[in-house]
Amino acid sequence: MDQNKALSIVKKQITEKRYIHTLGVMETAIQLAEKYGADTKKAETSAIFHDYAKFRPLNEMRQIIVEQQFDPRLLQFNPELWHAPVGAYLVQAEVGITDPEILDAIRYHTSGRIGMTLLDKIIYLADYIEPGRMFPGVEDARELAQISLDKALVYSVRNTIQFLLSRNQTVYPDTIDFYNDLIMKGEDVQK
Ligand code: DGI
Ligand code: FE
Ligand code: FE
Repeated sequence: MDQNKALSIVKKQITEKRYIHTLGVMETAIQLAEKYGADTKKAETSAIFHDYAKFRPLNEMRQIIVEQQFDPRLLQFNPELWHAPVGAYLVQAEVGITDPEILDAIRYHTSGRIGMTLLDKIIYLADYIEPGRMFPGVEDARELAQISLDKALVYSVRNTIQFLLSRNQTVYPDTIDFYNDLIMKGEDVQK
């Protein structure tokens, strides 16, 4: 989809602040796609729509999770996780995006999963390190992103899990799976 058309669609769904974040994710995702050999257009479209469902009412998201038979465990975990799978669904239903790679990148952009594709990884990392992000460790994650995609991902998901643990929060199983998968593949040390 044309970039301006896509941006104008998503702009109506989210706040100004979230729109600026979306532009940052888009720029970062395109750069990472160029650097790591992914499809830049798919990276652009996935990034533009990644937070499409961020401001949907919880009741609407809960209903979609139930009706579409998404992982029922989602309902027991932090509702912050919901906008990712619900976003993938709504972007298809409301915007007409059907590319499964783009929909997966949106679906897994918050939790991660086992077997993240190159596009999944790029959107996950771009969301984490876009220029508007400010949290402890983001500078290190940005530096690692210039050296190794997987090293940056291990660092980022570890930081996220540590953040959740430090707040006595639950960690959704796909996030643990994502972390374990990267470590078991040795991708943090070998590349
Ligand atoms: O939507 P964004 O704010 O741009 O970022 P996101 O989609 O990565 O959402 C991240 C939020 O989700 C972050 O504040 C942490 C929270 N969260 C809650 N439980 C989990 C979780 N993130 C992950 N990866 N795994 C969890 O189990
Ligand atoms: Fe998000
Ligand atoms: Fe985001």
